[in-house]
Amino acid sequence: MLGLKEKLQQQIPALREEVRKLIKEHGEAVISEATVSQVFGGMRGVKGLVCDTSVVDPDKGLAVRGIPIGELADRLPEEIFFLLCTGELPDAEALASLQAEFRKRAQVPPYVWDVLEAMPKDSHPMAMFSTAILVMERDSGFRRRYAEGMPKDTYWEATLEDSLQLLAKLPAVAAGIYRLRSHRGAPLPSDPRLDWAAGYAHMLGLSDPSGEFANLMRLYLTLHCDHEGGNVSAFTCHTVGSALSDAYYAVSAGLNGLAGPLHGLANQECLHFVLEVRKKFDGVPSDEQLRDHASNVLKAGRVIPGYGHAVLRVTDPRFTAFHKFGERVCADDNIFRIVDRIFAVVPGLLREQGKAKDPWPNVDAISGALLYHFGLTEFEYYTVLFGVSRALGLCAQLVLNRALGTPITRPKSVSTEWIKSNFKAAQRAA
Ligand code: CMX
Repeated sequence: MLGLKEKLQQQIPALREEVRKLIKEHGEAVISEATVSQVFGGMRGVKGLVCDTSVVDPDKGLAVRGIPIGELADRLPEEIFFLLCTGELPDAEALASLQAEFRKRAQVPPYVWDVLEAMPKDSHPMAMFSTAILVMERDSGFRRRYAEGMPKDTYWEATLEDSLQLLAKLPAVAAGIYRLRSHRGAPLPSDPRLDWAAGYAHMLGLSDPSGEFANLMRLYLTLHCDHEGGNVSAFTCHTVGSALSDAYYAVSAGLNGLAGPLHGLANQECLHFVLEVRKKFDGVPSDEQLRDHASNVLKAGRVIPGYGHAVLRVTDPRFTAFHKFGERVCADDNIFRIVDRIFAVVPGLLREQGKAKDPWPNVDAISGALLYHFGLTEFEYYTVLFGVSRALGLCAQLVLNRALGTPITRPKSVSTEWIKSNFKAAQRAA
């Protein structure tokens, strides 16, 4: 099988032709309209973007290039990156070639550590992660080649090269941030014999005699890879990339969105919630106690982190995949058992409250509990792990958009005054 770059080279002319034909034949066809509540409501449900890497079906959850994420749970994140970019899983040869490409580019420039060490000791790990990516922008081949007059139809190649450079370094950068931030010592060198996720697990430096922590990291980095195009991080990355800002700028910007408590930070918030429960009840509470506690949280105007979703309307299949892993590896762990009981109690409670459109758990409701089991207890760090994985999808989307020559994002906004006068005029006419 062809390697990643060669495969894309083979596919791109047909993709460009397909889009050109669609616009020519159906350019004026209406896909979506926007209501007043949608424009005031985060554009929820407005179809205004194309994303081919993955789709989130409200009733089924994430499918990467048409394959339900549950069926990809045993795959390596490198395979998923190949799949996100090309729509095909790599064979052994193409996988080995992509892993070699990552290995070649894995060395983190020393100035990254200088910058990270100079940051205040209480900087959030996500701020450190985003900063590390941004400082590496000085090495962007896209920016250099753009200044040299690179032809438009090769933008994707420079974006792919920046993406490979970035993805190759992210595990070491992220692991180094963990060690710096948790006072565990200097960053550990990478082990070139390991795959991307196991290498990350190794550089975090936690003890893993059973090898199950490396397995969890493989699963974690696979499950969080992408979630179509309109979520905060993907849309932000896409918008920044559409200005032809390079992958470093775009991914860093996307991750700043992931750092929000309603998006990627929810996994940190979620473990906080679980630990609060464990402390309050000195262990695993009864369902009745848990119901009262969660009910008080809702009455206080707080959200139950890890529950609800802007698109999903069923239990997130990524939650299910983690749950299966937890049942196999740590079914008796108190934290895992609390997560399990929350899953039994909270959806019913949210349904009774009647506000949340989706009462079911998303991936964040469980991911932290598994990390905690393996001694990764610094939950402020969890969103960085999410970010390492999500960078796979962000980069794949950037490469494809540069291949298709997607123009700069610029939807039209309207003022509240415009909406008021528009509908007053419509009312008068009626
Ligand atoms: N607990 C309590 N109330 C909730 C809730 C939850 N878990 N989920 C939704 N609601 C409330 C909303 O706050 C909103 O209340 P108001 O009308 O008072 O503002 C109401 O239900 C309707 O919200 P919605 O349309 O169902 O949800 P949105 O699409 O606006 O928001 C999300 C989706 C994920 C932000 C929301 O469900 C939430 O805050 N969940 C908890 C945080 C979380 O788990 N985030 C991670 C999501 C995954 C990710 O993107 O990374």
